[in-house]
Amino acid sequence: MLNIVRLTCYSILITLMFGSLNIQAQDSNIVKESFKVWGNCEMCKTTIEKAVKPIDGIISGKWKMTAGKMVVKYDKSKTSLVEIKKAIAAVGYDTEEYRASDDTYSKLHHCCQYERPK
Ligand SMILES: [Cu+2]
Repeated sequence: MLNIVRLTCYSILITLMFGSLNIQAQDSNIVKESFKVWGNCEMCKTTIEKAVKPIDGIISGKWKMTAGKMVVKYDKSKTSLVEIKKAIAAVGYDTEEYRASDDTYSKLHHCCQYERPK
């Protein structure tokens, strides 16, 4: 009788262990990264953050104005830094790897026309 109880306990324990392993495997796809994005003001912040929001796999995206740093949390099985940076460049903001087109940049509100990196 005691053996059966013990066996049940073990199997519950094993199920729990595998269950948490499964969750960990899923979580390992979630990464947090930060990178430089040029910009000026609150309006830039809104534009930049809005640009990454619709990307499939994005969990959060915050641009820190004073540091000019973008912090993103995303599922790397669904999207990538390349895709995220391209989306930011597409709305007019430069990153170290992807530069916005001059045309898109010139269409930014005048107060948002940050000093571009060389
Ligand atoms: Cu701005």
